[in-house]
Amino acid sequence: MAPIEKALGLSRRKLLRLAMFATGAGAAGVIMAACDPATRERIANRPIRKEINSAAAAADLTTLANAITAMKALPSSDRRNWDRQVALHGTSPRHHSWLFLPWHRAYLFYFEEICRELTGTDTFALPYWNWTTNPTIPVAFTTGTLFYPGRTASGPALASIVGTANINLILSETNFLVFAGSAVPLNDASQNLPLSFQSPLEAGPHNYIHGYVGGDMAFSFATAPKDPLFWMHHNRVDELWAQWNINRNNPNTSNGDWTNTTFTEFCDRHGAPATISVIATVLLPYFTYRYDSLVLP
Ligand SMILES: [Cu+2]
Repeated sequence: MAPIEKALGLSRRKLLRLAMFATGAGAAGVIMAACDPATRERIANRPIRKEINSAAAAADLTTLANAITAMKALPSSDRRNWDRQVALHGTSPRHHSWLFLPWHRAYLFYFEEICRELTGTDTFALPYWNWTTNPTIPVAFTTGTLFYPGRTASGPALASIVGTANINLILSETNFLVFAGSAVPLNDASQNLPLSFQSPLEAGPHNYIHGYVGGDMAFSFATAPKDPLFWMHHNRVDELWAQWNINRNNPNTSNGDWTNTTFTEFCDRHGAPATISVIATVLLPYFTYRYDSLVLP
């Protein structure tokens, strides 16, 4: 097992201490000051997750397509194999609770790492689809490896759900338990939690876009990640969580049932089993990637 602490170059103790500060753009300075020079250098140069439709995202979209092709070519004995990565969302996802955000952040983080490794592109960052500003299927996903058959989207996504007013309303919630979803016990892995446990972000724009794209994105948890657009959609959800923490200065809960929950189903960039705790996912946008939309050094 490769705990995330090791990948970040931190002791468990240091990680917990830093995560307590991980709110607001100011946290970046606190984190930087606590790290050794090599780690600081790595943080300063961490890859930028770009909006799909920006010109800067073109190279990453090419890398993404190459990575998916490479993952599909891996034998099923390799945990990084495309079907096995997709299957994680059918066998062990967390939805309808406060684990929705950290589980999907971890899922995307390891996926991004695998893309870097398989393409030899450490500058790669997963693009995100900002359906608020670009409410139609991104052009890059309508051809080639990133195209996926069976989508049913027609016309733009509804502004009343994904538009700026509703997104601002969602982000203006300061209570973590409302913003992120209802509490569940430590390491809860149940898949049949009440729909009422969902956050407005999950129940609203997140669920809506799954349905809007249609086809396998809408069919089931097991099929949704087969459509490459799934990853870009969830990256927007992750970006909104990062905005809530970093741009809007909202703290996550310090409840141990949330912070200490650990996910053990992922694999690292080399295909080795990996474990990641919820509290470590809080640090990822400060350590391993950043968003082009966020005010953060
Ligand atoms: Cu999901």
